[in-house]
This record gives sequence, structure tokens and C-alpha cells, in this order.
Amino acid sequence: MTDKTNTPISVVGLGLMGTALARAFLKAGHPTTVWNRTAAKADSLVAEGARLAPAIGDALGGVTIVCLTDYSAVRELLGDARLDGTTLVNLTSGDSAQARETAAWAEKQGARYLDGAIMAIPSSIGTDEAVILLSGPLPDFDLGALGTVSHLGEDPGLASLYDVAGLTMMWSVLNAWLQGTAMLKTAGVDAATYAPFARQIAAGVADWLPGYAEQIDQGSFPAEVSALETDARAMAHMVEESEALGVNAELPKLIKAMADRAIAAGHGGEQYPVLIREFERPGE
Ligand code: FVH
Repeated sequence: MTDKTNTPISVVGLGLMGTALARAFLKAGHPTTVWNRTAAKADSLVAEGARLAPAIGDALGGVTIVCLTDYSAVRELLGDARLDGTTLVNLTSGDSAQARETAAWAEKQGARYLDGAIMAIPSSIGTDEAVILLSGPLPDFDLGALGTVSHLGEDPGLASLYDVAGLTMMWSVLNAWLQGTAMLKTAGVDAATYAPFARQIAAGVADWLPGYAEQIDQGSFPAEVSALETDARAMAHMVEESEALGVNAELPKLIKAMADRAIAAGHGGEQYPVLIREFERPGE
């Protein structure tokens, strides 16, 4: 591994995120080359010390970070370019199939390919809060200038899979919070009053994850705390309350329907994570 700050880096794609990435590399002392389809977006970075690649080909050949709108933009831009000697680090968001296909294509073009996912907003890039996931061959350079970087394994699809799993967590938690907020608003409780209570519940649930994960990995779900059929009775309150209050009951009904299916399949006496069986199949 070379010194943290002396690996020359190219950044291709200077949208909101690519600009933040290039700026973080510059700030950390990496010699930084930039390229963008709309060249004017490079002006401020050039003023800060970046070198402007006159053509896309001039940004290839070393460690090249790509951060475009989507994977089709990456393929459209790089087309049939030979990528010999290039380590292509694609931080564009997508899914695992796109990542694996792009890895196969890039390797055929001669590149060493790492796929990545950015779980951060542009303003947090360069701080420890910015989580950058990588998968593919082990990097021999350091992207620590961007934030907290984790290499997840050789399979190039892993970074995108973790990204999508993380987004699922994020939006599920937010939707659950919005459901409760809508219910409480009917009683005059505002969102700010409910938020600390909701946060406490979310943190408590987060603490259950390691134990529940152990049950899933062992495939054994003894009801040590509560049986699924007991939980399902509380879920009925959630549905009935939402309907009675006139708020949206879709999420409560979905939660209950999944539990009911697991109970019908004979899992009512087991603990909640037995529901993994419902999540492992396509659904109805
Ligand atoms: N911004 C964010 O908060 C999120 C956080 C999580 C990860 N995402 C992903 O990062 C990718 C880039 O997002 P972005 O916010 O930088 O997006 P834009 O500001 O819209 O910039 C898009 C850049 O892509 C260039 N581009 C698009 N199509 C092409 C193409 N066919 N050929 C060459 N370049 C292309 C575009 O160029 P231009 O319009 O300026 O000429 C921008 O540089 C994305 O995957 C997020 O999901 C960000």
C-alpha cells in the first residue's frame, strides 16, 4: 500500500457527489485529476488545485473513481475504451446484478474493477460519518480521504447488496416512524414530541439484532421473549387503531399479514425472527 495521500486519483463525474469526492482527495493531498461531461463543473476544483483531464482517456490509466448518475451512464461513457492499467472504482449507485455485469465488462476491457456504494451525503464526504462500501479485489491504495471505507469481499456485487439492504432498513424505520406519527397526530401530539420516544424504541430494537441474527444463522427460533402468536395479537391492535383513527393502515396490515402467514405455516410458537422464512421467498 502506498502512502495515504500520495496515490494519484482521477475522479470522473463531477455532480454533487463526484465534486465532494474530488474535493476530499484534494484536501487530503492526493494529486487529483478530474473530468466531467459538462466541463464547467470542474472549474472550482481546478481553482482548488485539481488537474483537468482534457479528454476522458486522460483520466484513465491509474486509480479512477467513477461517480455518475447510473450504470448505463458509466457504460455509455466508457464504451469500448481499453482500460489496461486502470483500477476502476465505480461508486455509482446500482444493484448487485449491474455491479457484477460491469465488473465482467471492465475486466474484459483490461481494468482491475472495484465496485462501491456511498452511504452518505456530499457534505459528509471526508468525515468518519461517510460510509463507503467496496467489493471486488482487495484495494492496494487507500480511499480513507473519503470517510470510513469498508472492503466487504471479492464478490463485486456485495457493496451494492449491502447498500440496498441498508436503504431497506432506513426506509422501513422511517415509514414505521411516520405511521406512529400519523397516529399520534390525531390526538394532538406533534412529530417533535413523539420523536424522542420513537428514537428510544428504535435503539432498543437495534439492540435485539445480534441475538436475533444468531437465531437466524442457527435456524432455530425458541420463543425466549415472546411467541409470534403473541406478537400477532398486538399487531391486530395496530391495524384496528389505524383504521379507527382514519390513518393509512397499509403498513400495519402488511406486517400482520406476514406474521399470519408464518403462523399458518406452523411457526406461531416460535420467536419473531422465524419470519425470515417469509422474507426469503418472493411473496404474494
Ligand atoms: N448525492 C447524494 O447524496 C447521493 C448519496 C448516495 C450515493 N449517490 C449516488 O452517487 C451517484 C452520483 O450522484 P450525484 O448526486 O453526484 O448526481 P448528479 O449531481 O446528478 O451528477 C450526475 C453526474 O453524472 C454525469 N453523467 C450522467 N450521465 C452521463 C453520461 N451519459 N456520460 C457522462 N457523464 C454523465 C453528470 O454529468 P453532467 O450532467 O454534469 O455533464 C454528472 O457529473 C449516483 O449514482 C447517486 O445515486 C449520491
